[in-house]
Amino acid sequence: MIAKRTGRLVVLAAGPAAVFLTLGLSSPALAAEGGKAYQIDLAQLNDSGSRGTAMLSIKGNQLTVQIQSEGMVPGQPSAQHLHGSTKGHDFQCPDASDDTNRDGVLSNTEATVDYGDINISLTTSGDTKAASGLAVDRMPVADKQGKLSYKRTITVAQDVVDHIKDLHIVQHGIDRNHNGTYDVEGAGKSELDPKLPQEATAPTNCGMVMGASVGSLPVGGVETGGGAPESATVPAGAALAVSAAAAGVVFLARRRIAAAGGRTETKGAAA
Ligand SMILES: [Cu+2]
Repeated sequence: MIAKRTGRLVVLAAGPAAVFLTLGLSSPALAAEGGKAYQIDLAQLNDSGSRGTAMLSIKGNQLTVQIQSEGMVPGQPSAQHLHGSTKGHDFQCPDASDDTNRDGVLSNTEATVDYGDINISLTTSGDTKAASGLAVDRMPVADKQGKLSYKRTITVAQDVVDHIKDLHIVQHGIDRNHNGTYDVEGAGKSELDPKLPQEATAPTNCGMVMGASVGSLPVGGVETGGGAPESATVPAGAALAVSAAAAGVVFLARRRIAAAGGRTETKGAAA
C-alpha cells in the first residue's frame, strides 16, 4: 500500500517540477538547509491572458520571492503584492463574479474582498511595506514580449513565516483597450488613485500557494531529480521527520523507475 501512495506522490510531483523547468525558475535546494519552498501558479483575472509561476522560499526570516509571468502589458510596470492575512483569515483568489458593480472590470477594491489587503509590496528596491503598493517606479516592468521576471529576498516578520501559505501573489495591470499602455480610455480612473488609470491597478493575475487549502504533502527533498519543488511544500524539517521509511520508499521507487524504465512503478502510479 505504501508503494501505491508513493506512486501518486511521484506523479503529483511531476507537474509543478515540469512547470518550473519550463519557466526557468531556479529551484532552491532548500531541503538540506532547513528551508521551505512553496509554488504558486498565477492565473489570469480580468481576461488579461497573463499567467505565470512563482515560488516563495523561506529560510529563517528570509523570504525569497521569484516570479516569472507572461502576457503582461509590454513595457509597463506591474504593481505586485503578497495579499492576504497572517491572522488566520482565509482569503483566496477572486473571480469574475467579484465584479460587484458589473462594469466589466474587476477592480482591486472589488477583488480585495477575496484576496485581502496587501501584506507585502513586491518592489524591486526600497521598502516592501503595504504603503508602497502603488510605487510603480519600484515595480518590475514587463519586456517587449510582455514577460516579467522578478526575484528578491526580503526579511519578513515571523507572522509571515508562520502564515506564508495564507498569502497570495497578485500582479496588477491590464490593457483593456489593447493599445499597449495603461490609459484612462481603457477603463477610466483607478478607484485607488485618480492619478492612475484603472488599467494600472486592476489585477491581472492571482495565485495561491498550491495545495495550501488541502494540506500540503510533505514529499520532502528526497531525490527529487534536480531538487525542483514538489507540489506545494518542500519542508526540509518535515522531510526528515516524515518517517525515514516512507522517504526511503520514495527513493527506492524512483530508483526502480530508473532501473526498470518506469515499468515497475507503473502499477503503483496507476492505482
Ligand atoms: Cu496587489
